[in-house]
Amino acid sequence: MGIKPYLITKSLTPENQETPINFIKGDIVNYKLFYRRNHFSYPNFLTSFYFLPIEGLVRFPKVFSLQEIRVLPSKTVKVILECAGNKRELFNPKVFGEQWGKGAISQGKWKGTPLSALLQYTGLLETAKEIVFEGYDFGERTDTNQQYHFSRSLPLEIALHPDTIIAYEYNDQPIPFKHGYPLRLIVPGWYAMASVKWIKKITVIDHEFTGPFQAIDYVYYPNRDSDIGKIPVTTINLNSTIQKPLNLQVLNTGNHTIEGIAWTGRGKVLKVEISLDGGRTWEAAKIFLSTENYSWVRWIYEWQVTEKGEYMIISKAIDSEGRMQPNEPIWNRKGYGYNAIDKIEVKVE
Ligand SMILES: Nc1nc2c(c(=O)[nH]1)N[C@H]1C(S)=C(S)[C@@H](COP(=O)(O)O)O[C@H]1N2
Ligand SMILES: [Mo]
Repeated sequence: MGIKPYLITKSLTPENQETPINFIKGDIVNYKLFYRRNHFSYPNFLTSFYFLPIEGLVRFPKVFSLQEIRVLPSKTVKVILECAGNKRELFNPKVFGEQWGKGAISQGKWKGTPLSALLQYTGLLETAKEIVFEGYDFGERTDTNQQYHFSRSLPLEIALHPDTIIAYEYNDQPIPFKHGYPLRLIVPGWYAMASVKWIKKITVIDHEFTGPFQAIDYVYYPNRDSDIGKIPVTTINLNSTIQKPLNLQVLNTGNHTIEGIAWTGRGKVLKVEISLDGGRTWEAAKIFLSTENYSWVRWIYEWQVTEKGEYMIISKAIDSEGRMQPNEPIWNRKGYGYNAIDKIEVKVE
């Protein structure tokens, strides 16, 4: 089993562990600190005989070898992977599901070939509507008592986007097995359930895919007792997390640097504001804007504290469209997409 001194364990079979978010410095998360989220046990398959079939509504169904994929034009994108259940433990009333804290998020460099480059070889039939990605992992669901592979689909426009890649490297190394070796779909800007690990097969279909990881899970259900108003979970919400100081840390009076990250799956984060008086007044944090499209931004705020006492520190991100993080989370039955303003408490003595 080995010792895993870094990750915070939520469950071991399947393995779900989160990143201690305050351990992350910089923009590239080492795979040792990368959170792990699995619906089933790790799959068993022979990676030395690995081939990737693309079938369904294509002109020329084709089976790609890894070598064929590696010589196609490649692309490297720095991407955030955030579990849609990140921060679920903060919902009130509580919801079922893994009680993730703030660490079901990671970022790194993914290298691969755009899916659109592979589809140039197979072509698409005119009736093509969605593309389904099936993972090698499978197991039984307790709600339907049936076996499924982990499978998800993308609408054509997202699947064909030049930054949607079939990745084979993470941070300049082959993808670690637990994160999807040998091939993993990467969908920048979407919550990470879309980024299917251990791709077994790609199938083009002419209808809406209704697998349980798409039609039952990863759906926002606004009501506790009915499915009315349900919407599928897609892009990452505008969000921020305070990494320093730690929640419930005891500090001295004097100068302290408050630091953290802010991110979104749509548009760009433009500003982060900090409140030290429970949200009555806000001041701009210094933000290190980036030219990259899919990565988080870092921010800091220099805090001079002269009075002893207990303080709440709140961070709020604002994006290029003027959207801001809400004061209260948008509650939903399965606890996805938590993005309320981030709060910690510290004691100064
Ligand atoms: N094949 C497969 N892909 C998967 C999953 C899975 O269970 N099986 N989990 C998804 C979810 S919900 C998340 S949050 C991310 C987690 O990726 P990681 O374990 O590399 O952090 O993978 C996604 N892709
Ligand atoms: Mo997830």
